[in-house]
Amino acid sequence: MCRDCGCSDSSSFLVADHLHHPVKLNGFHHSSPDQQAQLLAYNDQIAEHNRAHLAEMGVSCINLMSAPGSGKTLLLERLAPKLGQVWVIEGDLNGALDADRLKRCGISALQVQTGQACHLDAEMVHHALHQMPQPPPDLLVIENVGNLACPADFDLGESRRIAMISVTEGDDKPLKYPNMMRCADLLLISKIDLLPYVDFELERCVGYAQQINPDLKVLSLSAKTGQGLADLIPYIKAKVRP
Ligand SMILES: Nc1nc2c(ncn2[C@@H]2O[C@H](COP(=O)(O)OP(=O)(O)O)[C@@H](O)[C@H]2O)c(=O)[nH]1
Ligand SMILES: [Mg+2]
Repeated sequence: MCRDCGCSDSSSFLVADHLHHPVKLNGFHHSSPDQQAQLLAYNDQIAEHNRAHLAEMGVSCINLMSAPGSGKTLLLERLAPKLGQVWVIEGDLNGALDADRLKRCGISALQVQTGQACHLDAEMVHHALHQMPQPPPDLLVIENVGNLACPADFDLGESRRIAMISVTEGDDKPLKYPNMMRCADLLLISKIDLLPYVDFELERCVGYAQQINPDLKVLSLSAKTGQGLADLIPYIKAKVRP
């Protein structure tokens, strides 16, 4: 969790579906390590509640995490139509651009605005779950706020965590964000269509990631060209309840 920015405070968020002029509440403050531990414990309780709620409804849930711009939304635009009944919760500090993008592709999505928080937390997801379409989807994908640090600390009640690093970010990123590598079930290396243009060694990145988490499965793909999507679809389908 971010120790300086006070971003662990979840009091400043709103669910912003169809809101064009959302009001932001200011919950910004500094918190001590004790307060942060309490906050994470509280978050874990609500995450368990979300998990139980999702299990009851037969909904599998993926928490998709990466830096801003690594290609989460484009991947969902390309992938969701191939995955059956999918609902997406979009987390962003501001605006509803990503939910609008998905809706334009015919994908059901709800935007959550976090205000000043640089991650989603379980309470935000709990509120959003009350707006889940009925009958429930087979799969809920949560696109977390773009950030490789704080989201790793906040369990949302998901069944799987997918982390993503794009080749434009540099192959050293697993070493810089080890918590994200530790907490993930799957690492996606995205934008591989750009490999000829950037200094990014695929094997080195995979090596760093698996040095931190030897169980981490890694797939590389390009949402732009579609390369690698055929390997990701069965991975996700295998995690989705029948
Ligand atoms: N070349 C290339 N560009 C991509 C790819 N995936 C996403 N992009 C572009 O990267 C930018 C950020 O993508 P977006 O999906 O919004 O990233 P997000 O912030 O992680 O949701 C957009 O301009 C995308 O078109 C890819 O596989 N290859
Ligand atoms: Mg996005």
